[in-house]
Amino acid sequence: MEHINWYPGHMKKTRELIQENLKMVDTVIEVIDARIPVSSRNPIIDELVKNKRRIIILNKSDLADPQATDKWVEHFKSKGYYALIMNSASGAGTPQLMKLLNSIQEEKNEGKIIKKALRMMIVGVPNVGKSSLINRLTGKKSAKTGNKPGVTRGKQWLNLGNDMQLLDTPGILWPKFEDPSAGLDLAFCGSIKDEILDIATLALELITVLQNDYADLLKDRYKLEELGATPLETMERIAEKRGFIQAGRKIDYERTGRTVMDEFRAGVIGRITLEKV
Ligand SMILES: Nc1nc2c(ncn2[C@@H]2O[C@H](COP(=O)(O)OP(=O)(O)O)[C@@H](O)[C@H]2O)c(=O)[nH]1
Ligand SMILES: [Mg+2]
Repeated sequence: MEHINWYPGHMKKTRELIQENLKMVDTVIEVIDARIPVSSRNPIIDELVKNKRRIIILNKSDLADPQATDKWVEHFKSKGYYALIMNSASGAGTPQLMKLLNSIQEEKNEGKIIKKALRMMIVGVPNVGKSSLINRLTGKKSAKTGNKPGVTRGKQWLNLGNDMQLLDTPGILWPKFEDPSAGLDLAFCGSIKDEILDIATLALELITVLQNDYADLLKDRYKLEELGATPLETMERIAEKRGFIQAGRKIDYERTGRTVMDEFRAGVIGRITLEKV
């Protein structure tokens, strides 16, 4: 996981670097986390990318609610983007993405005698799966092409075949940490450091969300007959079920919180989307 301390100077530099790289590409692949399609997008991306072809990859779809993901795909398509569901950890979705890239490449060169390469870059906030996607797309066969005229020195293009090239380093944008609710969703998904909120408090916030939107998954996972009247009471029932009780019948909130967070992040509570269309 990328731990980056974003400060204004760093944000400015990042933005300039991405702007430089954007000059060399005609298609931008924006990777987002399917569980949090709002918070895992950087607010300045639209302004930066403007008129280029954009493919939005809803990654970590294995952890997200499939129905909600389908709705997000429709939403992004209605905004004029290409949108695809992906699991970069397993590779599911890779053939569909390659098919899309090939069709874009063909469309781009339709009727042209001299084919032009389709050049792309991947952008996204930390931890959405940018590096995993690059590995999926290039696989073992990937060959780094050398520097070509007009390409900034040091930049490497990865060959995807059929005259399609991907910039080897993704553009890493900062997350929406100014917005408290976005910060919370990013923290739930492990995209920002746990130290921002202590683990028990974070888990209590998550239980509050799940109690409202995914009550059955919560009950099933922790074998609760009923949820508590409050999220705190639910958390205490989870602790009792798991035996996270210290001497003097004190509930171990920290251990309970750690367990709930780990299980949510691993997807074992169920496939959950925290932000709906
Ligand atoms: N479950 C799941 N995990 C993923 C997926 N894609 C990436 N990951 C995991 O998410 C973490 C961050 O991925 P990484 O590619 O390093 O993200 P980056 O910071 O955007 O480059 C790693 O632990 C990956 O294994 C996915 O589609 N599903
Ligand atoms: Mg990375």
